[in-house]
Amino acid sequence: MKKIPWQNRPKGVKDVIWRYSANPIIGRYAIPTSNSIFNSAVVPFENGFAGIFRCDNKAVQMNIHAGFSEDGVQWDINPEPIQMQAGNTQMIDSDYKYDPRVVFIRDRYWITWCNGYHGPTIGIAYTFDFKEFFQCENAFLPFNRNGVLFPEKINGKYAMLSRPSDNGHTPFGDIYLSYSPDMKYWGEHRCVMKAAPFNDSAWQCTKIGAGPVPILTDEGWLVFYHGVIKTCNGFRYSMGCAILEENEPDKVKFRTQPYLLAPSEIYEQVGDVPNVIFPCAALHSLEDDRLALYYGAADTVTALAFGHISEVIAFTKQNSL
Ligand code: BMA
Repeated sequence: MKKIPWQNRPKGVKDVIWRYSANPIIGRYAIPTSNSIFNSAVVPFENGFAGIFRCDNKAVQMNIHAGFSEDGVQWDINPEPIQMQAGNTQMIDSDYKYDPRVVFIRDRYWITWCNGYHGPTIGIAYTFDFKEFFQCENAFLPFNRNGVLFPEKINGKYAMLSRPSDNGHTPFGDIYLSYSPDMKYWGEHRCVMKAAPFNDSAWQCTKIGAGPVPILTDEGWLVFYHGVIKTCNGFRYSMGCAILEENEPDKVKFRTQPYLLAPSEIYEQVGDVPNVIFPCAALHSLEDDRLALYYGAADTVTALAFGHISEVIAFTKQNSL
């Protein structure tokens, strides 16, 4: 079993999720051309880890770059963006790429991201080695964001969470589930969960979107997600957790009423977009009962947080909406 990044809960901290003491782990200028590196995804690869990083350049063009790491904390990010080759289609147009997720399914790594095709929609690509990448058909019509694949087929089909949106800074957003027999044609769209009523849980009352690839536990699928409240100074993004039925993941068993992590450190509150915690990946070890969550902070840098899977499950059940 691969060792995921880890740091014990600091003394005196009672929170279910705690931050890495040396955050942020990736600074905004980590490659020569970058303005910011955030909302990025990682996965175990060979003897270490590989990642797909959202790097906005100094013209503020959004793109995704591959990176490698031995320990999951120190990252070597390719200064050149990923060049896509044709996968299951010749139509691989892309005005921009952002907010990637990555998951290993059967024989290859699949990447999803927000792809610019007449507005935001969900792009899909696969790779075997993080050197060559093959872009497939977009999953959906524009507009959509936050496409997150399940790590295995469900009832014989690929499954993806996503969040239909608009072409701008969407003032709404609920999480949907879609299925595909082949990673090309997507359908059987089901609503999974909606933004919460203001009076019940205001941190997630404006919009919500799936974050890291779901983790299968004895209780069902553990899904970390971001929740947004619109304030007089703009959106504030925090993180919560839901548990979905294993065989019917459009059914929500539990969902946190309080957030698990909200912007409170300086690198989360100050940056190009203040007050944003945006999780896109979670390394986990069921055996060690450990989680390492990767999140973008203030649309500027990348940070790491930790938790025990059993405690997250217990907290989600005990504090469910
Ligand atoms: C969302 C996306 C994210 C970003 C967030 C906060 O709509 O654009 O990439 O982190 O807004 O600005």
